[in-house]
Amino acid sequence: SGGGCASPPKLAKKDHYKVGFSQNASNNPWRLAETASIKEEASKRGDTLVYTDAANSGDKQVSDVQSMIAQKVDVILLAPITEKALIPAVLQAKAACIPVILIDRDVDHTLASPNKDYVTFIGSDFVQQGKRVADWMIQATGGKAKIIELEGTTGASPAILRKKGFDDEVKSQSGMQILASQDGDFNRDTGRKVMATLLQAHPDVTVVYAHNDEMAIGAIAALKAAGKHPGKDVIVASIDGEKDALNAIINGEEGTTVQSSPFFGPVSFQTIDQYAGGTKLADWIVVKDMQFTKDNAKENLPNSF
Ligand code: GYE
Repeated sequence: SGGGCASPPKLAKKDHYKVGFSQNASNNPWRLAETASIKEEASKRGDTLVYTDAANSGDKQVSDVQSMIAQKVDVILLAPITEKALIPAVLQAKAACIPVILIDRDVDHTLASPNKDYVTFIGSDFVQQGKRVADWMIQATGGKAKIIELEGTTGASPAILRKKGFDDEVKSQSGMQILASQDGDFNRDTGRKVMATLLQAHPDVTVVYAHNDEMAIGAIAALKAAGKHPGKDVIVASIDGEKDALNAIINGEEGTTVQSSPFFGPVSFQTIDQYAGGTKLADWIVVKDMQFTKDNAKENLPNSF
């Protein structure tokens, strides 16, 4: 226990809360959908939202949380850019007796713990997402593949765990080989550039696994620019369930995307209510995800982002 409050700090029940939401970036459809979901739920409830966008900077995100502490918000929803960068901010909020709920990305558990330094982590099972892509890939290729992997932002929990889930499953297949695995920063244009470079060293690639849809869309552009036919000579798969990826599935250029739901508004505010009501929360509140293929992409287009 620290300072003058419980560990994690308690949240007093109120009709309306002043909620901080620290977003790590807003340069892609997934982030925009998440922010819209949080804002919509806050306004539905008449809660005040203090919103910040760290623009992909860990340092800015730390100072964003510090400014929320200075503004004495009741509770902080934090989407930490990497597992380590936000540890000081989590501990400072705790010292200021403000509870933190992590959403969409986790922190390093050796440096901060749920039900102690922060309340809980709400988010997807990233290992399972990677494994689901690998299992689909094993089916689609008959277990024979030369793979290029485009990783999410180095040090971000979904990048670490989506790699683990996929790579561990692929290791069980003697006919599958990862030719190269490189950081594409969860970003479309970085994904395109990294793919273009890796293609020169590995023209024999048959599968691209991207840790998010944005990088997969970038990789499809790079493949086409190099005279390849995504969906025919190279199979592409990724994670998120964006509109652009569903359209790529519909037009045959992408094989599958495992959903990573960005709709955090309802679950985050329900969790705030439960916590204020004294419910003991699980260390991890697992978000359930769908998977999209040519069989269901079209019907899910209207709910995509
Ligand atoms: O998959 C990706 C975004 O943290 C789960 O971050 C999230 C991931 C999402 O940049 O597109």
